[in-house]
Amino acid sequence: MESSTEPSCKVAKIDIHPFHGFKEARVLNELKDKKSVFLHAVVEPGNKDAVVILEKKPFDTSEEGLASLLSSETELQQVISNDIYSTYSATPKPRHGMLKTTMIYPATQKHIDKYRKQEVVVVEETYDDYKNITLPYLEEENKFSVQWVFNILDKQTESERIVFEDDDLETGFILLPDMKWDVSDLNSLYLIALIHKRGIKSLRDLTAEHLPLLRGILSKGQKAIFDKYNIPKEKLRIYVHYQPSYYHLHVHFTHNDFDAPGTTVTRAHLLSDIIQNIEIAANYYQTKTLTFVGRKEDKLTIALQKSN
Ligand code: M7G
Repeated sequence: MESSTEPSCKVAKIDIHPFHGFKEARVLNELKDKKSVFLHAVVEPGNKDAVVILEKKPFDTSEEGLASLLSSETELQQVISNDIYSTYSATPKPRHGMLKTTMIYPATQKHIDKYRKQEVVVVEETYDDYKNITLPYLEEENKFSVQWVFNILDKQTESERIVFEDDDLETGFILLPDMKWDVSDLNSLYLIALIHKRGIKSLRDLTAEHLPLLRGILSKGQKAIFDKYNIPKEKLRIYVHYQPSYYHLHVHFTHNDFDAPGTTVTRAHLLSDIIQNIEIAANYYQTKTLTFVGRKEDKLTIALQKSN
């Protein structure tokens, strides 16, 4: 296993505390095994909605981290003591209790629904369904804004986090850490490649014309990750989501040892498979029925279920 070699992210100065004005919160979902909770908070003034995700971070197992954890700085309250066995409630120094915190503010109802625990169902989408149901839905319903993607491509935000860029407007992309990764633990490495070309919404738009773009993301992305993090390509899972949340084509790069969300067969399509499928048939993604999981109460899921 690779060890943690990256320093923690830079600490930005915060003028107004992001939690200022929070007046009530409710749990949208809780993943006890991942030690994370998804909250919907109402914020004053204006009673605006926010989504806050809190995740306990992995232990700092560096020499220094362990020395601090296993020291008298950690307060212990004994629970049992029996022969050679004892258990305690431990309160370590604050730095060991850090939480990865993600905040979406103001959040839309779609954000609240995305993080709310909901029943999901498997649906099939033929290409006709895509044209007649999915595409009109994406155009009519207020899908998630991709402004954050344009901000990155235009170097308005996160430019200091860019790991690699190919600036060709047809075949180029920016590779950078995904919001889900706090860049401290290489075993949970998570990067995304955002393509420079605008207007390619998802897998469904890909044809032979895009092979140079896709091949470039695969090989240059693998090389950039090896050069920066010393993680070889055989340790990486490289895939596209269908359906994605954000309809500007992007590719996920995650460490294969990391149980990243959204890697199941009902959502993830390996980039190498996508390339081969298109090499076999240029219009593969304009013919293939695609199967994915959708939230049961989602309008798109309901419409596709009716047509199945
Ligand atoms: P997706 O497949 O469209 O949706 O992937 P998902 O969120 O349901 O997986 C979009 C990816 O972009 C996700 O992995 C997000 O964590 C990531 N992401 C989203 N936002 C808003 C940002 C952002 O502002 N910065 C970065 N670096 N990553 C983001």
